[in-house]
Amino acid sequence: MKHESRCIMNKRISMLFTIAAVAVMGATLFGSTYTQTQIGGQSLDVSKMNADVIEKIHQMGGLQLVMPEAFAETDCGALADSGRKVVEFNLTGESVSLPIMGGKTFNAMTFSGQVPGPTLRVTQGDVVKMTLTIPAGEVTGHGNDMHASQMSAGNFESVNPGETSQYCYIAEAAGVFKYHCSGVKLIGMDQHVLSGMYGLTIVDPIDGYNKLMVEKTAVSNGKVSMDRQFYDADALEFTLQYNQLYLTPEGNYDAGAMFQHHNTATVVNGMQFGYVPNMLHNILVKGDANKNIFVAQPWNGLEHKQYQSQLLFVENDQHVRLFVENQGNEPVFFHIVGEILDRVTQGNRVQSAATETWLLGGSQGMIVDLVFDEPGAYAAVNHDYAAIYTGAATVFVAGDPFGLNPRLVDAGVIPAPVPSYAYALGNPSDAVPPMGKNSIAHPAVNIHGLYTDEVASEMKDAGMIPLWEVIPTLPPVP
Ligand SMILES: [Cu+2]
Repeated sequence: MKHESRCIMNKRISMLFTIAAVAVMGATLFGSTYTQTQIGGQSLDVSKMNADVIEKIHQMGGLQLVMPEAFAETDCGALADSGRKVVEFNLTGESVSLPIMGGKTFNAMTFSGQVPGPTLRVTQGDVVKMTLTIPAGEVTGHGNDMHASQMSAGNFESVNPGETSQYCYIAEAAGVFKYHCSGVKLIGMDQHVLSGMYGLTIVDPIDGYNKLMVEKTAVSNGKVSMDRQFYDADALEFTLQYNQLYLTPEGNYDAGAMFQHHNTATVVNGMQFGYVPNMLHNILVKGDANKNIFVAQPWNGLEHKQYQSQLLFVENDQHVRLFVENQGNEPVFFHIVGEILDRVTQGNRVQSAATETWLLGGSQGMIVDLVFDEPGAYAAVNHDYAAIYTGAATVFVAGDPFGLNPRLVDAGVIPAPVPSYAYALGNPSDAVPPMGKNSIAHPAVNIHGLYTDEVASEMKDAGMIPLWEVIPTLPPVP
């Protein structure tokens, strides 16, 4: 018995080493972890253990299959009757071609035809019912590992083309959580995630968000003292997801570049410089489509349709909440030029307040609450200079810094002066999360994002503004 067990283990180890030797990074990582577990098991004196236990493990196909028993309920039928709200989250895994900066395309892998995948928003304690469908013509299987869950990795097993898979879990912890493709039994996970198969789950705290305190000072009777400002919990919300692309010149995934952390592009919500001014903003501010108001305007032109860059518009003195996730494998030093991060929350616990920059490691998220105090343009960056110059610069415009209100009113674009340009142009759809219990509705939403044309067309049908078709025109700047 003892001898036979070792033989089986050795056979499995050598098989795993063979797999590891031929597979890409994802599989190598998994292979080595699993193998170490097996080697650890070998050093045990099996003769002193209950033989039935060993036999049972063998009958069940190995240690991995014992794991589900240690995790929470994942049976959708049982959870449907648990008295909790069930939120359905339906995804498809599709390989498509999408544009990159410079006029080329790359071979993207997506959840539901967009990068990042759709944002799921639930309340703490809800049941998430995740259904992943892989169309019959898809070139590879895909899985979905949702970090908001706490269950056996066996549930993230890949789904074959032409098949559908489902699991359920309770979103027990509040915060922002990555979800990502797990590859085909972990093989190619790096390729699938870094080619676009990632997204965000927002789990709102069951008791809602807290009001925000902003540190200010005031002068009174010739004395400077604290003048703390408080804002209601309701906020205008955005999502910002950071990642990298590792591509060959032909637009294929470059594993060699990834191993060296030698990225081709830094992306925010899938695109390099996706939130910078475009020709429309040039016209509004300068009266000339060709007079750029920002140093880099790479997605500048109506022919870019849903890919044309858009700006993020907020009001002054408004509570803004950012859901930020580092989807990549390089650090993000999150900073907003010209602003202080008034509050940083992770895991529903305040980590910092009145801070300049906050560091996110890979697969780490946070909620940033802040108020843009003065009218102006503010760049949110990954304060790694290599990242800034390869795409991680996102422009917020607060209030009416360009004095456009009178001209927009005169031209009939808006009936009366507005507290932000979002009322005239909308905010980009890919940065706007679904509404939660403390969300302020965006005045309007325009279609912007790394979407297939089919996805963009569905958004148009749903009432979002296609800015490449509906262009507000203004008389020339006097
Ligand atoms: Cu995949």
